[in-house]
Formats: sequence, C-alpha cells, structure tokens
Amino acid sequence: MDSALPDINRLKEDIERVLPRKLARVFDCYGFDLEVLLTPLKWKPLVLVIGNYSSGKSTFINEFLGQEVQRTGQAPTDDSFTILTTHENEENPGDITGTTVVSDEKLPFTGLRRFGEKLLCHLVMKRIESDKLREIAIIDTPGMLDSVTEQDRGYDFLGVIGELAKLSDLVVLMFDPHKAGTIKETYKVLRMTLPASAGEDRVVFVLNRIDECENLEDLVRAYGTLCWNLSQMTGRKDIPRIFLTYATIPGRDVPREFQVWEKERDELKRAILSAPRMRLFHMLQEVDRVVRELSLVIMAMERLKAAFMVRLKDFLKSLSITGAFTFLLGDLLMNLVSGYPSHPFLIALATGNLTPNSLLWPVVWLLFTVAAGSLYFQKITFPGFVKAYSSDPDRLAELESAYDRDLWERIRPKVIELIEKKARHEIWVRHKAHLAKVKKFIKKDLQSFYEKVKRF
Ligand SMILES: Nc1nc2c(ncn2[C@@H]2O[C@H](COP(=O)(O)OP(=O)(O)OP(=O)(O)O)[C@@H](O)[C@H]2O)c(=O)[nH]1
Ligand SMILES: [Mg+2]
Repeated sequence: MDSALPDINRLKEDIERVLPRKLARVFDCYGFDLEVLLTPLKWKPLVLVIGNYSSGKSTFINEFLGQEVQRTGQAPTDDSFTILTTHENEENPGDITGTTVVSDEKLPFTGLRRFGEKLLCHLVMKRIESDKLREIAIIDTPGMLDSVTEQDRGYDFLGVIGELAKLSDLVVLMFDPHKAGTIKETYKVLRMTLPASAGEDRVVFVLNRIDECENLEDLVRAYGTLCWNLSQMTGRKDIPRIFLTYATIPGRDVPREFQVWEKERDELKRAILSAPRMRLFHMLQEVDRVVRELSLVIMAMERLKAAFMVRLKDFLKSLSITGAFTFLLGDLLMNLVSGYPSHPFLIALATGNLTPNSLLWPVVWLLFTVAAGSLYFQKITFPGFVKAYSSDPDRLAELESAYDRDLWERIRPKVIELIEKKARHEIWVRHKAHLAKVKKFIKKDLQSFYEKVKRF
C-alpha cells in the first residue's frame, strides 16, 4: 500500500472542505452544482482497464489481485463491465446487479443509467475480499472487437467507455502483439473519447503478451507498429511510455531475452496502486477546470450587467427628457385641444399666476410618462435586450487562450440559460466581488493544493 496514503486522503478531505466553504455561494449564484463536481470523486479512486479482446486484461487483473476473480480465455470472454471492489464493514460480500449499481447515489455510476436496460444486464459489481481493493476499485471491460457493432451489443459501447473514463483516475489501455493498435474501435475510443474526457496523462499504454513474439525482432516490429498506430491515433508527436508485459503462465517458458521486461509487470501494478495519487490530480484538474469555467461565466455576467447599465442610462436619459417635456407641455396641449385646464402651467408661470393647482396636471403627466416608460422598458426593451444577448452570447466573452475558448464552448449553453432565465437577478449581483473571490481561490488555495500534491 502507498505510504503517503494518509496524507493523500487528508489533502483530499481538505479540498472537499475548503471548496464549498469558500465558493459554495458563488457556485450557487451562477447555477453551478458543487455536488455534481464532487460526488463522482467521493467514491474510491477508479482504474479502468480497456483494450483488445483477449489482450490479457482479466488475466492481469486476477494476477494483480492474487485470486481468480475474472474468467479468462482465448476467444472473446467478457461481455460485461465488472466493477471490482471490496465490501465495506456493514455490507455483505457478493455481486450487485447493474440496476442497483446505477441507482445507488453513493456510487458514482448514476450517469450510466442513460445507456439503457441492455447495458444494465452487462454491468455488475463484484465485492470481494481483497486488501488491494480497499483504496481503489478496478473496472474490467469487454474486449474491443471490430466485428461487434453497437447494434450487436445493444448499447453505446464507446459512450459507456467514455463515461467510465471520465470517472476514472487511471485508464489502462492494453494491446497484444497480434493486434498492436490496429483495431478500429480502440482507435475511436482513443481519438474521440479519452483526450476529451480524461487527460492523456491518465492513460497507461500496455503491450501485453509479449512472450508470444517469436524473438526480439518480432517484438521490435510489434512495438514499432503500436507506436506508429498510437501516434496516428492520439495525434501526439512524442511516443508515450508503453509498458511491455507478459503473464507468467504455468508450463509456459518465456524466452530468456524477454525476461528483462519482467519488472515492467510489477511497475504496472505499482502504477495501479498509485491511483489514489492520480485521484488527487484528477480532482484538482476538475476543480481547476470548473472554477475557471465559473470565472468565465462571472465575467460574462459582469459584461451583461455593464451592457444593461448602459441601456438603463440611455433609457433614463430619454425618460427624463420625455418627462420634462410632458411635465411642461402636457396641460398646454390639453388646453389647445380641449380648452381645459384654463390656466396651463407654463402660462401660469409666465403670467405670475402660479397656484398649487397649476401643478396638478404637470405632475399627472409626469407620473403617466414614468409609468408608461417603465412599462415599455419592462415589456419591450428588457426582453429585447435579453434576446439579443442570449442569441449571441459570444460578445460577452473575452477569451485569451485556446483553453479559454474550449471552456467557453462547454459553458456557452449554461450562459444562455442564465441570461434567459435569470437575467433579472444577474444584473443586480455584485459580480466583481464574486470574481475576486474565485480569483483568490485560484491563486491561493488551488495553487497551494497543487504545491502539496507535487510533494507526494
Ligand atoms: N502467452 C500469454 N498468454 C496470455 C497472457 N495474458 C493472458 N494470456 C492468455 O490470453 C487469453 C486471454 O486472456 P484474458 O485475460 O481472458 O483476456 P481479456 O483481455 O480479458 O479478454 P476479453 O475479456 O475477451 O476481452 C487467456 O487464455 C490467457 O491465458 C500473456 O501475457 N501471455
Ligand atoms: Mg476479460
């Protein structure tokens, strides 16, 4: 077990405590849900094992756990997602069905519900006795296979992998030399899902079953093919580290020249045990992303408020001019049209016959103008203002970097919703104070969390 675990857990609790204390109200004000951010990260750190069928995923997991939990076999064996964990004190060991797994609010898998019944029949949680699984949970997945289409499976396989990758702190991607990265499904997952939902730093690449290569030459060829395919898939210029591993299978001799890679299997196991550290990074990355999204939203609302103030000023200016006009001339016009009142205000003023009565109609006219103007502003000007900004919210954004642009794309719908539903509220909020709070959090608290994480 990782010796830094108590420190890691303490820091995790710190983040969970400090974030709501400092920013809960600000989150609330802009429709950001702290629970949505923190709940998926509250359960154990997760390790997701994906890869080609028969690449040795289940064999590796069994070996890591030191017990035969998962079925293994040459043909495609697993057709289910299996979450492996221990049972807590009050729980009974045993299997839990997919339906229960996605309904349990304490678990982070409620998002899988949208993939439908078919998936639930292919999802199971096994609670077994294992020290290794006290601090982490491992998810074994069905092997990827080009010939199996989404229709055959009956659910959106890549979608499920994406959702799980989002929750996972470490994604082990396993290939074997026979299919060194040429499977289209793997390609799609890598290209479409992982970079967007899990940073590539969370992915560990493994070339397994290397003992089946005839000789070194054969291995170098398989490794080269995998590297080439990976660079094509991930679009990265550098080659990521690839663990070269093989399982020790009784009765099967491993060529001597391959034994130098024996230690990589242990390194891979250590990498899996380091999932709690990765969880911290994962958590910080998520918090970092969300508070930056929040600042962009606050800045957008500040700009909306500023635009509204300009609009309001213009309106008040026109209202004052119209008000002055009707105050001075309203009763004069009435007099010209109908002869009433007999002593309009301006004439009374000019002739020195001003009485309190002469002010009656000017005041009525003024009140009428203010009421009519306000009604016009409420019913016409303001809805027009809201519509103009909700249909083109981009003018509220000041995006300095590509990262900001990506974030803005994600939060654009949220900004539109805020403008449409809560504009009346947002224009009176003290956004500058909120922004200062968020900036302080990023500069001080988040920075100090990062510093601490680096020390582990
Ligand atoms: N030679 C050799 N055989 C291996 C190795 N790892 C696994 N195998 C064998 O390969 C076969 C497939 O292994 P599994 O662990 O079932 O593979 P999997 O990736 O879980 O397969 P699916 O669940 O079908 O996707 C089994 O017969 C294993 O005994 C290895 O490193 N070397
Ligand atoms: Mg398997």
